[in-house]
Amino acid sequence: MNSEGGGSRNSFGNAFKSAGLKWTVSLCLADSDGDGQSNGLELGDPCCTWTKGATPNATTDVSDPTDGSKKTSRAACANPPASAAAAAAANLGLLAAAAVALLSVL
Ligand SMILES: [Ca+2]
Repeated sequence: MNSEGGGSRNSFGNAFKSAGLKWTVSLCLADSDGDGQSNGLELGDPCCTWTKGATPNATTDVSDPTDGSKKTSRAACANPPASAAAAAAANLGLLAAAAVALLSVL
């Protein structure tokens, strides 16, 4: 990664862009670098409860969610949010888009 910013976008950057440049539960639960730790766990939001402007759950022992060789020693969330809810919301969006498409044909 380029320390000046810019450069090619990594997997975390791509996931962040896909999420609309927002910190979402699915982005938090994802493991962009495939090291077995979620992005949220590595960035100090193990239970994916952080919202913009709030103080993160943890500000120490933060690791790089784009580097599989870097891990935090923080314990994973005991009761993480269900990603099913996020998936259901995405499906609902797809259904709505399909309904709109159908209506425009009728
Ligand atoms: Ca990770």
